[in-house]
Amino acid sequence: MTTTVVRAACPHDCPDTCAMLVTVENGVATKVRGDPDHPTTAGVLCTKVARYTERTYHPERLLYPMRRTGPKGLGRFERISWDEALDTIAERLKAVAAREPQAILPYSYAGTMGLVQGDSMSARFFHKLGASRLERTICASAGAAGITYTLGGKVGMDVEQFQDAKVILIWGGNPIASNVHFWMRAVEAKRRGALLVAIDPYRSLTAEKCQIHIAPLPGTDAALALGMMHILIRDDLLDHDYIARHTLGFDDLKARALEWTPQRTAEICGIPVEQVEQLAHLYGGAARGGDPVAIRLNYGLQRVRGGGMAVRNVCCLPALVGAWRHAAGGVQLSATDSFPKNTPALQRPDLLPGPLPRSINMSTIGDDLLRLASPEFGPRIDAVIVYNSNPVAVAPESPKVARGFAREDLFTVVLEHFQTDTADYADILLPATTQLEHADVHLAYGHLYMVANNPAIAPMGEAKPNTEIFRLLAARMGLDDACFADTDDDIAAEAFNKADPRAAHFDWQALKQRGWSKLAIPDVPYAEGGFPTPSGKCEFYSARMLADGLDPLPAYIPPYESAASNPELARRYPLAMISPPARNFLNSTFVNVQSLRSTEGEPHLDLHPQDAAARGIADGDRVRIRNDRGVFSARARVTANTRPGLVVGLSIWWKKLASDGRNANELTSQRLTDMGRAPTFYDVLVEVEKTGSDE
Ligand SMILES: Nc1nc2c(c(=O)[nH]1)N[C@H]1C(S)=C(S)[C@@H](COP(=O)(O)OP(=O)(O)OC[C@H]3O[C@@H](n4cnc5c(=O)[nH]c(N)nc54)[C@H](O)[C@@H]3O)O[C@H]1N2
Ligand SMILES: Nc1nc2c(c(=O)[nH]1)N[C@H]1C(S)=C(S)[C@@H](COP(=O)(O)OP(=O)(O)OC[C@H]3O[C@@H](n4cnc5c(=O)[nH]c(N)nc54)[C@H](O)[C@@H]3O)O[C@H]1N2
Ligand code: SF4
Ligand SMILES: [Mo]
Repeated sequence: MTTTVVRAACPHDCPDTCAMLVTVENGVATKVRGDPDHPTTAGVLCTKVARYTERTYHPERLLYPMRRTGPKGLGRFERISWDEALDTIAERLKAVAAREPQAILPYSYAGTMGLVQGDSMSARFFHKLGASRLERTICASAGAAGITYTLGGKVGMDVEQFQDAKVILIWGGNPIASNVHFWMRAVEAKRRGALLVAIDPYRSLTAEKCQIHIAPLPGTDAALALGMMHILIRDDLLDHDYIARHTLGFDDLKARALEWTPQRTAEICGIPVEQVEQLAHLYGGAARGGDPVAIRLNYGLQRVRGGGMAVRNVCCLPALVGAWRHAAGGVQLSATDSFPKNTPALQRPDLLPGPLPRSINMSTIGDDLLRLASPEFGPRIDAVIVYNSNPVAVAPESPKVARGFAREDLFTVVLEHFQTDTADYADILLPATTQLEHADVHLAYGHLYMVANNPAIAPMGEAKPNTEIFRLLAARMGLDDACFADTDDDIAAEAFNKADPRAAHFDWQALKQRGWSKLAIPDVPYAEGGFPTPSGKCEFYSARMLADGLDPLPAYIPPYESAASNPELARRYPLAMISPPARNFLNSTFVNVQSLRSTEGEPHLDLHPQDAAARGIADGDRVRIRNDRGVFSARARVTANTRPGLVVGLSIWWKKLASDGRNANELTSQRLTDMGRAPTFYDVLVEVEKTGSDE
C-alpha cells in the first residue's frame, strides 16, 4: 500500500481558508485534517470540511456530462459524451454570440474561492466573447463599499493578534459557525481576561458564549455606532492626537454625532439606553486605559438597506479611540485587499473587445432573466453559464429566479459537483472536479496567508476542472489566443503580483511544496495612519461618497421593511425575518451530505415565545411563513434566543430537500443596499401561521 500526504487548501467561502493535509492511500483520499503547523488553521478543520471525503466520494456526485430530457426544473437527464456536450454548447453560444454576445451571461460566485478554478480561464473565455459581465454582489459588496470609503480598502487587523485584545466586539457575525479560527483566538483572549461582546439581534451560538450580548433590531447598527460616537465624544473617551494626525473630518463628524443622543439611539435600536452607554464606555474606557480594543465586523449587519453605511460607521470607531496604535486593536472585516492579486494576469480583461459590455447584477438575477430587451437593459439574456454557484437556492426572491431559469428559450449550462436546485434547470449539466481533484492557489479573507492546493486524487468519473472545461470550450469556439493554452500551473504561478512588496516572495513551486506563506505586512499597520484612502487618513468625511451621491458623513439609513420605516407593511407582516448560515452548511453547500443534514434536521423557524403565543404556535408545530413575495414552511422552535418581533430561519436549505420544496429565499427581496448594490436578505417582513397538517 502506498500512503502519501498532500498539501491542500479548503476551497470554501469561509474567511479561514484552512491549510489541509490530505491522506491518500492507493489513490483514494481517506482523510483530511488541518495542518497543525499553519498558524491560523492550527490543526483544526470545521465539522463540515472534516467530512470533505464524504462529499467528494458522495454516491450522487455528477460523473458524466448530461443532457436534459424532461421539463426544466424537474431534473431529468441522460448521459452524453464530452464531445457531444461541448459541441452542443459551442454551437448554441456561437449562434447567440453572432447575434449579440451580451446576451450570454456567466453566473458564478464562491463555490470555490480558488484563484484558478474560481475565475481565471472562465473570465478569459467570457471576456474574449464579449459576454455580459457579472457584478458579484451577492455577499460582501455593501460592506466592501463602506470600509473602502472609510479605510481605503478591505484591510485591517490580522486575525493572529486577537488573543491579545482586552475588549472584542463581535459585530454582526456568528464565528462559532462561520469563522471558527477567529473564534479560537477570541476564546483565548477571554481566557486571558478579555471581554467579549456580541452585537446581534439573535442569541446565536456565539452570542451565548460572550459575556455581553446586545441585541439591536436588524438593520439598526449604523445608529448604534452613531450613538457610541456621541458618548465617546461627550465623555471625551477620544485619542485626540490620533484623530488630529490620522483622520479627516472630525469636526463634521462631531456635529453629526451630537444628534445621536443615547435616548434616540436606544429607541431606534430597540435596546435599553443603559446598553448604549455601557457599550460605548467599555469600548472607549478600555482604549483610554491603554488596552487594545478590537472589532470583528462581519456580514450580518450588511444585508439590509443601510448595510454599507452600517459598516462605514463601525469602521470609524477604532480611529476615534486610537485603537490602531496596537497590533491587537482596530477592526477586521475582510483581508482581501491585503493580497496583491494579479487580476489582469488571471482574468485577462485586455481580451475584452471594446466597448465594455454591460454588467448584470447577480443579486437581481430573478428580475433580469425575466426582462425583455430594452434600451436601458440591452439585449435579453439568452444563455447563462452557471459555475461555483447555486442561484436557484441562494439568490433573493427565489420564485422569480426559478421562473427565469424555467424559460424555455433560455439556454442554460451548469458546471457542478451535484445536481443542485439550479442544476435541475440546466440544458447541459457538466461534472466538475472538487478540490481534491484539481490544483489551485488561494488568498483568504480572514487571514494573511497565500495557500496552495495540490491535487490529491484523480478526477472522479469524467469530471473535469472548471479551467479545463473552459479551455475545451474556447478551442471548440475557435478562440485561439495563446492564453487559452495556459495550464493550471501556469495560471497559479501568476496569481499574485510579485512587484508588490507584500508578495515579493511569492513563488508557486515553493508554495506548492510548503503549502502556505504569509504576506509581508507589518504587525501594526496603521499605528501611524497610512490608510489606503485618497487622504491616507481614516475618512470620517468622505468626498468620494459625496461625489457618488451619498451622505459624506456617517448616517443612519433605516431598513426598507421594518415596523418603524414601513408601518403599513408591518401591519400585514409584523415580524422581521433573518436567515443566517446554519453551522453544518456552507451556504447551500453540504446540504446534501447526509450526516451534516441530519445534524441540522429540517428547516426550522425560531420564534420568540410572545410571538408564538400570539399565534397559537407551540414548539414543534409546522408553520407557514409568508409575505407578498412568497411562502415557505418550517418547523417552529419557540425560543427566547430571538427577540420579540424577530424570526430566524437558519439557512441555506436546498429547496428540493425541504418538505415543501422551498426555502427562506422565497420571501427575500431583490432590493439593493445603499451602496455596493448588494442584496438585502435580512431586510424582510413576514407573517407566520400554524399550518393545519404536518406538511
Ligand atoms: N458554517 C458556515 N460558515 C460560513 C457560511 C455558512 O453558510 N455556514 N457562509 C460563509 C459566508 S459566504 C459568509 S458571507 C460568512 C457569513 O457569516 P457571518 O459574517 O457570521 O454573517 P451572517 O452569517 O450573515 O450573520 C451572522 C450573524 O449576524 C446576525 N445578524 C443578522 N442581521 C443583523 C443585523 O442587522 N445586525 C447585526 N448586528 N447582526 C445581524 C445574525 O443573527 C447572525 O447570528 O460566513 C461564511 N462561513
Ligand atoms: N436567505 C439567504 N440567502 C443567502 C445568504 C443568507 O445568509 N441568507 N447568504 C448569501 C451569501 S453570503 C452568499 S456568499 C451566497 C452564496 O451563494 P453561492 O456562492 O451560490 O454558494 P453555494 O450555495 O455554496 O453554492 C456553491 C456551488 O458551487 C459548487 N462548487 C464548488 N466548487 C466548485 C468547483 O470547483 N467547480 C464547480 N463548477 N462548482 C463548484 C458547489 O457544489 C455549490 O453547489 O448566498 C447568499 N444567499
Ligand atoms: S470551511 Fe472554513 S473553517 Fe471549515 S475547513 Fe474550510 S476554511 Fe476551515
Ligand atoms: Mo457570503
